[in-house]
Amino acid sequence: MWRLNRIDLLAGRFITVEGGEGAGKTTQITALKKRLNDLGIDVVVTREPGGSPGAEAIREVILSGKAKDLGVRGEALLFAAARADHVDTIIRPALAKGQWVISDRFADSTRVYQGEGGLDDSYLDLLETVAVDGIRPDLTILIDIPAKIGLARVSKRATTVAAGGPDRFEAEDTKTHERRRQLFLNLARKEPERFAVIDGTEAADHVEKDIWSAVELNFESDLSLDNTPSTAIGGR
Ligand code: T5A
Repeated sequence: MWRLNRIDLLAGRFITVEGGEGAGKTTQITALKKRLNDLGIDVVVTREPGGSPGAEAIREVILSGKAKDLGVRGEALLFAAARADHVDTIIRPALAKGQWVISDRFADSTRVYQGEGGLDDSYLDLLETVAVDGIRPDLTILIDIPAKIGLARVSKRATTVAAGGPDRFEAEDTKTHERRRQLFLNLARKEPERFAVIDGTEAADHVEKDIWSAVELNFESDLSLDNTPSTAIGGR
């Protein structure tokens, strides 16, 4: 059951990674997970839409374009339903166990994609409150790249949804994606304490180092040597 303004004392840390198509989110999440694992931190990697069996079923409906006729409000409700299940069954339980959760997209993607689609802030606020049920990211890494570069990267992939090709949103034009990029940057400007904006045009290993610097800065006390296992500090 969800409650407004619930305050949970959760032991884990919640990192979300946001950005446009082909920004490098998946690539960087793999690298970040490895760095955290090397410090002995138990990490759950997940994604949206999806991440739980119920939400993955909704993902298929949305990204195939089957729900497009519902309009932007209907699609947003589906994203919210998927998120609510994801939060309840995957994210909150992992955080409660002290695991760190890294999610490839979260509520900011709805703000940006469905916001760009025409939904106003009050509707988005309402949906977000219900869907996240008090779970907010400790850190949001925004990988920023011009839409043109991201789309060029993903266009190299297969060309059907079933084969992992362009989905409902990827297929939209560059101007739309560029507007989304600016909306992500606006969110980051509004909440600079939560966001780390990373230049995604650099080589992947450079981006990885920039992300790690942001993580170290934000979780300094969690990552201090006192909290790491002996194997992480040369076997001492
Ligand atoms: N959506 C989602 C909404 O509308 N509302 C919502 O609330 C939510 C949650 C999800 C779609 O749903 C929309 C947004 C999306 O359109 P998805 O399949 O999950 O779609 O796709 P994306 O999240 O957009 O992920 P992508 O797979 O498209 O891109 P990534 O994960 O950002 O990029 P990645 O790591 O897969 O890299 C793409 C390619 O670039 C290369 C990689 O090797 C890969 O080939 N690459 C680089 N190349 C050069 N330099 C670098 N630094 C590189 N980093 C990666």
